[in-house]
Amino acid sequence: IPQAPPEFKSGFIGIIGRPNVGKSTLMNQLVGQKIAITSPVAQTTRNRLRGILTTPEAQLIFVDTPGIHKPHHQLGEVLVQNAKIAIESVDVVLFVVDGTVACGAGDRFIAELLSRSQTPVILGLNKVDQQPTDSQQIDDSYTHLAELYQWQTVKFSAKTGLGLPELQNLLIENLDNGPFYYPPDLVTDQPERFIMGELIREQILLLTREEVPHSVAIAIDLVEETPSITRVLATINVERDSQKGILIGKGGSMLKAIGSAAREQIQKLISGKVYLELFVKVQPKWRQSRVSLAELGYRV
Ligand code: GDP
Ligand code: K
Ligand code: MG
Repeated sequence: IPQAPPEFKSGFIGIIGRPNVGKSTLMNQLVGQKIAITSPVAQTTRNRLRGILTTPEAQLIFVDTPGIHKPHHQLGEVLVQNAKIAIESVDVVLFVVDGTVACGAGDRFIAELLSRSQTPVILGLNKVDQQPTDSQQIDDSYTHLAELYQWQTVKFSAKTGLGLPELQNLLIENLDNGPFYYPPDLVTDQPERFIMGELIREQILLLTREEVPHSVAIAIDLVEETPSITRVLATINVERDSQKGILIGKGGSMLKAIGSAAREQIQKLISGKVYLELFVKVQPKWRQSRVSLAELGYRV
């Protein structure tokens, strides 16, 4: 890692907010590459994932977090716990809210959590591209919250990129002088294999019924590079036989659809040809077991 120039700024920025407000979309836009998967399904993001943006004057390390919500099972508790740790271990929190709806109980729960921490907070109002024409009441509901806690506010669209340069400048202003934490050309701290698994999970989220997505965990069994093609073998772990049936589909049609869509995404990721083979395995109650969670690569 090279030595940073004088007056160079760097630091860790935690992206916190309710599920589906656009945290992962925002991180992908800021770093300029799809490293975090996104979908309309809550709990798309399970791990803490770092995205790295290096400019001539600063290095911003974004920590994407699963949305904060009330836990219903052990995986849920792990997710909330990870978000709390994220708040304490970053230099700045970017609290992302959904600008298409007014501030609600979920946002206030998070605001209260954030106000108890010493970490500076910036409130980011996302999805301004989709705000209703008269958004004054919505804006006011968040401005009120920001004034209460004396947080700076910024409006943007993670989808279209509107307002993101201003957001970037505001974040840099809030960082102290510091070193390169990562090589300047790196965009994420996660290995390629992990992102491959996520890209498979993303297609399952997009293509299957609601009962399946939250019960899958992907294991990448093999990545083999040859001069012409990269072979990837992966196992989709599910909890129940019925879920296995849904994932495979009639005559294997669902697994085929998941495989070909995921293969396209993985090809983009590695900029090369990919052969992808998927297996489905039933591993009952993996959610309940911390051991299994750790084995599958989740931080518990
Ligand atoms: P997360 O759960 O907070 O990480 O949210 P995601 O990044 O997965 O996004 C949830 C949904 O909101 C997806 O369908 C995104 O396409 C959508 N979304 C995210 N940002 C924007 C935005 O700026 N504008 C609009 N219209 N939709 C967005
Ligand atoms: K989501
Ligand atoms: Mg996410």
